[in-house]
Amino acid sequence: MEKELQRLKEEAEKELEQICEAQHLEPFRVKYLGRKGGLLSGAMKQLRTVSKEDRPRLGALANSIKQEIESLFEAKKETLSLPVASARSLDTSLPGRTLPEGKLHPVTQVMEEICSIFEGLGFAVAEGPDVETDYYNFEALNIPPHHPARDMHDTFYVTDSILLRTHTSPMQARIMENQDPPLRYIAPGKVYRCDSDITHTPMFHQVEGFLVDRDVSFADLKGVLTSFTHNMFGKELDLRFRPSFFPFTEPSAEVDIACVICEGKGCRVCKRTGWLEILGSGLIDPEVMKMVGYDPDVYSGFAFGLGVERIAMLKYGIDDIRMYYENDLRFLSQF
Ligand code: 2NL
Repeated sequence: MEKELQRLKEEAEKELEQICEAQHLEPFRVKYLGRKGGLLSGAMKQLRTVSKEDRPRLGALANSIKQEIESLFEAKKETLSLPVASARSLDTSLPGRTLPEGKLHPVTQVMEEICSIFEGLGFAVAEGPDVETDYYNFEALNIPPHHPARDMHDTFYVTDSILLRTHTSPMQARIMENQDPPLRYIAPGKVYRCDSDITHTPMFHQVEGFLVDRDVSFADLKGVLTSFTHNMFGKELDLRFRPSFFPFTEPSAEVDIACVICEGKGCRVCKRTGWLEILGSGLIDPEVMKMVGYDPDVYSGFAFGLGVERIAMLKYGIDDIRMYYENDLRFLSQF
């Protein structure tokens, strides 16, 4: 009997502890404390069956257990009736709060688009170090010390012979040194020049590409770049190859497209010329071929380089390059 009473007490305490909603209080009260059929009342009734000597002690025990459970029950009732703001105002049928979704930076988006167009044309992608040697950044590309072209590059030097790359061509020189033609590669990445104004930031992105094989001609260059441009700008815009000079290509050409805004009629964006310059290109100079160990009488190739920020500015009509790097979400979230 005594064990029975203790077990009942523990069971009631455990059950009461688990109750956390007011609606479960009454069934508990009926089950344990109910006058008719309650488990404690039942136990009291059973006292009649125990011996006269045990009855007072067990009766007192049963009473104290009943009182204890009653007071725990009252305390529970009190806590559950307190106004709990969060519990009452919680509407579980409301949709959850959506977290703001991050996006790729517009420059990254355009860089990925450029790469996938060239991958579609059979080019492989290669990435190299931002910190380069003077040799790969300049000498291997036919720009010896004191060459006037070095002035154009506004180089950040780390030491006399180590620098931040001013273009991504060092990677291409490394590839040509280590592999034999036929080769078709593009090298995307960050480049650095000590220059800052409305059209220049000290760090910007380039994608350069090259193709080397037997009998590569300027017609191959024109075909690849025309195909790229039409893919990139979505319409069959006219292209113009304008003679130019780069130390690593001969002959060289800058490529213009008919203005994406006015389609050649002349507007503010193209400064009334009807044309927009989008990239530099040319046939790889025989001196560069020799430097990487190719016989220029056997192999020829073309190469090109384009500024990603510039392409993105033309594509989206942005007129200040610095917008990309001010981290203003009103600007960035539009892409
Ligand atoms: C420009 C001009 C150019 C190249 C980049 C290149 C790379 C190798 C050999 C020869 Cl390994 N050329 N790259 C060629 C012509 C132009 O970029 O104005 N870029 C924004």
